[in-house]
Amino acid sequence: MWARTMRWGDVRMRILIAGGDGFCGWPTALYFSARGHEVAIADSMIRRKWDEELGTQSLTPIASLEERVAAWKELTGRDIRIFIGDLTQWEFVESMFRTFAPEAVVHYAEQRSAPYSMIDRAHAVFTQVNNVVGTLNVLYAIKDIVPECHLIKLGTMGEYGTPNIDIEEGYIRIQHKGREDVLPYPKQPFSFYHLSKVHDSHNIMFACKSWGIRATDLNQGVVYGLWTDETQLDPRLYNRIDYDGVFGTALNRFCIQAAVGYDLTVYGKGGQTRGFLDIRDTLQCVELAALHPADFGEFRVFNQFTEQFSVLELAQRVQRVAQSMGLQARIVHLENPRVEKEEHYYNAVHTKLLDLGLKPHLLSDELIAGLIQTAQRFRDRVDFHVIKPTAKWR
Ligand code: USQ
Repeated sequence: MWARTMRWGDVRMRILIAGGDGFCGWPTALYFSARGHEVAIADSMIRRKWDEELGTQSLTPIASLEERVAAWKELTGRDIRIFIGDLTQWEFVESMFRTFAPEAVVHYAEQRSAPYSMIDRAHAVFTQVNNVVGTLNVLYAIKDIVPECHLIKLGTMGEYGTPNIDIEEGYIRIQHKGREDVLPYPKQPFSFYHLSKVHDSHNIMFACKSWGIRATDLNQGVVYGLWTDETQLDPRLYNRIDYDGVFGTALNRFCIQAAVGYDLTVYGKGGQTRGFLDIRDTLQCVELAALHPADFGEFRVFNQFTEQFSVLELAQRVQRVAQSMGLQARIVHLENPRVEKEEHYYNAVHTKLLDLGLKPHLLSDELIAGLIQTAQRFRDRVDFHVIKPTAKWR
């Protein structure tokens, strides 16, 4: 059984990275493998099919998962095991858990785009079935096959929405009619995708309480950046980065838009404020969660971001850096395709990961300039037709 706290060097884990071919999953798999852990990737390869469906591709060229893993082995001598399959299929999940018997599962294997979930009924249903059923199968696999396994589940800051009070880390102390309790923080998500994460959180909390298993929900903000120590070692290890109107996210999109001479697309007034973090901090946070597992029966929630910015503030920052590089980078305010507050209070607590030792990489002009340079290098791969937002909330 795990001690509550461990240091690197003390422990080698069998760790399953579900969604290990994706933007967060691939660098996470390499990060743990580089540190001597026994890593397996589970992936249905569906992220690459969504590119085909949407007629887009990663800005950076990415090798197949088999080529990626073979290159990693060639460069480092380290093996990463691959399980290709869909978490909504119980037979696949059961056989993988029996074969690999993970001690920790980092679960990224979900449809993670809010716009994709809002395209139409079919995409909303797909998102919720894929995400909720997949996670439910993982919960049963832990209960029935590896009850000591720690589930590290990627949730989202978007579960909370934008309430007019401070956002706490998962739970809030409430006094009501002379009585008091600590209750799950109210959820007011922004999309059917964000709702799927809320449904997951409820299922995981219930499973922890009922079965005594343990889980950490990492309510992650918007991730920016691309490069990590491991993914920049070799072109075959490059990570994906999205710029299209469905999967591209705010800051990365603005940098790529600036690089190719496309106006920076601020939706509405741009006062929408969110938590953001560098992808290198995603890896650090997941590592900290793995090294300091939740207690048995505990459903622990960490808010996983390092800084808050409004969308307009980010666009202006990218514009300033781009202009210093001789690029024009105009900002446009598009009619907002989403239903969301464009001016609001936002103050979210995020101390638990800092308390565990997170050393944030705060947003720097160098990082923005580096992303712009990367986008300039691969500008021939950018299709202007897929940049504008197409999915509408109304
Ligand atoms: N936005 C723009 N212009 C753009 C793209 C986005 O103004 O070109 C605005 C959106 O309207 C929104 C904000 O930027 O107000 C964030 O949008 P986003 O597309 O960068 O990110 P979001 O849809 O919130 O989703 C992303 C990830 C998701 C994760 C979430 C964390 O795709 O998986 O859960 O960030 S959070 O935002 O904290 O919920």
